[in-house]
Amino acid sequence: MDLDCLGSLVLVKKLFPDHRLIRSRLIHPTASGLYTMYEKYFDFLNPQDLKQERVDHIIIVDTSSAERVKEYFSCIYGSDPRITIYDHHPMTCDILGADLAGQPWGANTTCMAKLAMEQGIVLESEEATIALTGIYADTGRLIYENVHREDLEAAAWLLDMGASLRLVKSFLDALKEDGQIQVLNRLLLLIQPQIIQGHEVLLSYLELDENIPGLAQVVEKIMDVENPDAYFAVFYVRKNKTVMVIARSQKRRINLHELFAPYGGGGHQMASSLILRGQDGPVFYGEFLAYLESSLVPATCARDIMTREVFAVQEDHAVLDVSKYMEKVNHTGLPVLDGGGKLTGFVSLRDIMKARRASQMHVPVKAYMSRTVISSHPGVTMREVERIFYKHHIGHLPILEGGRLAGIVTRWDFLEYKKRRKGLGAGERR
Ligand SMILES: [Mn+2]
Repeated sequence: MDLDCLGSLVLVKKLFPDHRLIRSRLIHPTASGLYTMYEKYFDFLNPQDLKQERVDHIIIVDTSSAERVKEYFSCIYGSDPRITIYDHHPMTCDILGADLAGQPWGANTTCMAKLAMEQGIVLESEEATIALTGIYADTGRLIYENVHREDLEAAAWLLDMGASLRLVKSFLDALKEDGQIQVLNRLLLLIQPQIIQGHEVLLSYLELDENIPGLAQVVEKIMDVENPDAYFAVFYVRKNKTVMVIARSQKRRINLHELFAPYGGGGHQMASSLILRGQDGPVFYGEFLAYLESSLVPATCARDIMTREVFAVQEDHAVLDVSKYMEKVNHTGLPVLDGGGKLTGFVSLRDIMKARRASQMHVPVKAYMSRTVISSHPGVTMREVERIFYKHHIGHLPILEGGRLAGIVTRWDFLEYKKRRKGLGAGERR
């Protein structure tokens, strides 16, 4: 049971008042603080309490994997209950005969909150706080790419119901355990930045004497600080020869759900983990690195997104003509070429203004263009393009191939790429 599970459950209790909540043996370390404070709002039965009972209807939240709910099913005999599952994970359900009622929203709590909203249910402020914590936890405080408008609507409704953001924050604040801080400090010394298929990836390998709860939060802290495209943290617990890989990604091209599928891992595109028993840690790590090298989809580079039909002007064109042309093609800057097609400069609106103020609109543009042109090559990754834009405060990056202008990447192209809009042809780009 993690925070999203508890958030879902507190709403299930309101939606199905004739049902009882059953607790799991396993409470996720991130959820234990909230659970300790609000235990009475759940009023849980234990799975063992089911043994004497006839069960008519089972509601499962935040998972649709039989493995994850077997502790409950092993306590149910002799009844043939209906099963309804509310789950937001992109996994196929392996619980036979269940009705699937979830939505692929950022948090499972959102599914339950939307139902509660529709039914006009009123929450106590404590319940709203529990539910909002669940939504914030699973959506990275409403900023992960899994966020849908429904998550925001549910969050807004929970605020109306009196959820306390101060309390939500206090339940989310990570790294409360000493063990977590120690691992954080060790990882910060160990992490290796590496370029794999053009992605800026962090890797670490750490052996532990025993499992430490809350490692995923430590990995997320490092993700926040270092801001890599993805982080793969490999832990090896010597005591039980268990490998744990905790991974986070910020890019759709690094789809962890797909990447971990051959290892039998699940999880989300952007957050996933693996647990493999009976391993040799260092051997696994070596093989895992080789697997990443061969399996990561190459990073997007300038070649993939640049505009190939570049509007350019000749260096002996008059500033006035260049100015008219710039207006016609609706650009704020243009590459300048010599007679042989070689890139020799870049002319911006600002250069044109300068010529205008000096009444020099008739002179060749080469007198006013800037000659130090920042350019790059088709294989430059978007990370590097971003750095070039920021470092040089430029809005256009000409891309050269074999000394000739092959394309241009503008701020617009870059922002569209960041928004992940694909499939626009060069002609539609502006
Ligand atoms: Mn969830």
